Amino acid sequence: MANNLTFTMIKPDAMADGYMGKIIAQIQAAGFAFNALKMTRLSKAQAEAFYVVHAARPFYGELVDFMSSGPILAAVLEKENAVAEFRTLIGATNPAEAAEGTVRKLYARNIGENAIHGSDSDENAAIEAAFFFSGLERA
Ligand code: 3AN
Repeated sequence: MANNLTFTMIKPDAMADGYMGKIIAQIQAAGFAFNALKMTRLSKAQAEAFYVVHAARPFYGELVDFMSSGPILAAVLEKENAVAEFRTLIGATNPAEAAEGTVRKLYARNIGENAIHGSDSDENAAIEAAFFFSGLERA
């Protein structure tokens, strides 16, 4: 994937807390264009597969249970230097450490239920986008 694309999910906490619209608006205001968009709900097996890189971490079970606990909004986003720019927009993993005005500072509940996902590399952005979207679903 070119370095102008990243993958995101609005997580079950932010969906349940009613922040989907505000987060979409913030993403657009920051200059990202939507390349693909889907609301869905992960099964436990799908959440396990998506987060398999974290399988050895102590919070893996908790993460899988949380990510399969309710609907999520998955999207592929387009902007120059998308991966790095988007991680700046969402803020640190732990909302208590996230910069003012970031999505996680504004909307996350805690380090585990942290409102939004953003790919950490171009390579993972491509893998994650392909996990959720077929070629037909991409604009
Ligand atoms: P990021 O999403 O900021 O790249 P990662 O890749 O370290 O952070 O972690 C992936 C996800 O795992 C996080 N978004 C969060 O939901 C969860 N997570 C990370 N660290 C913890 C932790 N210490 N306790 C519970 N959940 C965690």
